[in-house]
Amino acid sequence: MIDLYTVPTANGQKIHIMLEETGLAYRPHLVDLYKGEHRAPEFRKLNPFARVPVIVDHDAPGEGDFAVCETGAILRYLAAKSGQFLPADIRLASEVDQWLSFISANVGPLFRGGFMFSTMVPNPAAAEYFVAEAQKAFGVLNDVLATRSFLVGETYTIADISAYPVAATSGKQLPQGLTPYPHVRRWAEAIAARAAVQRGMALFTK
Ligand SMILES: N[C@@H](CCC(=O)N[C@@H](CS)C(=O)NCC(=O)O)C(=O)O
Repeated sequence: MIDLYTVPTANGQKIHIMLEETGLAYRPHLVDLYKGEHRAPEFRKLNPFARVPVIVDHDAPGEGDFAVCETGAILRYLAAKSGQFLPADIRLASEVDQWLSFISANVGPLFRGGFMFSTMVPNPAAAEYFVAEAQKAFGVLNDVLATRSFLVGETYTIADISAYPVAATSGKQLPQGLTPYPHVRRWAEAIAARAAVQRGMALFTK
């Protein structure tokens, strides 16, 4: 059994989708960020950086429970545990890793910066910078998806599972949404049609 600590943001949704896609048994727990539940000492034992999502695998190989934080690492762990959505080929697996880093270390923080400077600490010039950088990142996704069905060729992988909620949820914050990115839209529509994706995206939204 896996305990999932989460919120229904793009970061949380990556892991909701992966758990639904793999069929691994899990119990979801909503963390109230407004009440600061993620900063409680007990939660910091799972993720010292005090962020969600986090999973705790009670059936991990080796001794005792195993906590995993950071969405790229969680996707990698669940792919290894389930044997799904990660190619065995070393080059393709590296391409998957490159996308995981691109999404969680580059694209995610751009939306965080955009949100921060448009609402929490208003600074129009900074907000504009982050939006422009996010648009460049979506241009990169669009160019790649013009040449292939999924981010790493013709097979759906954890690279797509990482990127899809960023497009579907965070992408709405861009001035014209996904309209300027037709290949991202086509790819997102194909992923949105998957039943597991629909279940994952719906978690904690009602
Ligand atoms: N790099 C982290 C980002 C996680 C993240 O930013 N989570 C947000 C929710 S989407 C959070 O916990 N925010 C609470 C805070 O910053 O205090 C990952 O990929 O897991």
